[in-house]
Amino acid sequence: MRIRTVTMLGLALITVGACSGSAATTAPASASAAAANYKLTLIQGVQGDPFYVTMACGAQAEATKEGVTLTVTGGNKWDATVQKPVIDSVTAAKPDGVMVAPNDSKALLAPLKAMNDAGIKVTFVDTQLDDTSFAQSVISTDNLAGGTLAAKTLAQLIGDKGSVLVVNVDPGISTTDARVKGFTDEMKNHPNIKVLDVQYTHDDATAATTITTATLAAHSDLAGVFATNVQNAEGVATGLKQATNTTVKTIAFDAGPKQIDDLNAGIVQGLIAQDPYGIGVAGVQQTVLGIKGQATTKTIQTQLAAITKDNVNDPTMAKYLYKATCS
Ligand code: T6T
Repeated sequence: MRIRTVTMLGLALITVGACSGSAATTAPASASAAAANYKLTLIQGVQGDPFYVTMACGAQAEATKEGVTLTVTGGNKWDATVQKPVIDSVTAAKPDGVMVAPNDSKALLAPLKAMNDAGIKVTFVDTQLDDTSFAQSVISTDNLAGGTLAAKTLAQLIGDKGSVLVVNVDPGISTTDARVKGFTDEMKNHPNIKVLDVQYTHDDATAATTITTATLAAHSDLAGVFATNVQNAEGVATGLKQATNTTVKTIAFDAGPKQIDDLNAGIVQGLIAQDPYGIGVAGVQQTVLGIKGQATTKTIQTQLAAITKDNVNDPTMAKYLYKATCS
């Protein structure tokens, strides 16, 4: 793994570079062009989320480059019971390959195994299952490292003391579980910080606002919040905006348009941004390689970056800012 040190928030923070597991490479090979008109489908974790919108932009750009057809679909909320029928209908449509972000690491094993058994090449993009043995490739951010980075940054921002709140989606999601693990493990090195019980929102920003307001009222020593994804970050920021005179500091995963506004407004102090566009590109590349029967890279970790008010307009950060639309 490549790690380079950068300075933000007056702190030494890290950005984590691309690396891979079983088959080492830092630049996944592109499938050769002029493919037959392969049909690919991207099943997003949830529709309308700027993270998955940006992933779809990257996937479409690569699909166009490779001359394959891409369909994008997903459930309208983050829920395995909503995503399962979407998966089943994609299996019935029999595309050549699928890039999928499963909503739950266990509950969606059976339908995705059935998809693979139907002869469809499956690649995990962002989230994954506990069993990835049948996947062409597993492509994601190093979420554990991102959680560690969030904890180090928040600890510094709050003077290494006080209570901190973690606002998370649901238990059983590979990405956000890893972020919380990285965060709570790092906080063990900060004895004067108390990590309150993790709160779950089911990916609902309004729930994140309610939790933030209630926690501010119940814990007068609340010093910081870690919001583990876009919706939680948006909801936490709304709760903090509604509170008067709060000095609570917030670090959040992701970099959607509203999150950037909240960063610029000083409500949120730092964002751990992913590269969803790059995940989409790599997802199409690996899936096409699998369809062609060529070697794929089993594990690919894409880059993340720490974004603050000070570097948000730096051209090197542009690729980490999520899009509301592709154009
Ligand atoms: O943080 C991303 C994604 O990585 C995670 O798996 C689910 O939430 C997001 O889509 C952001 O809302």
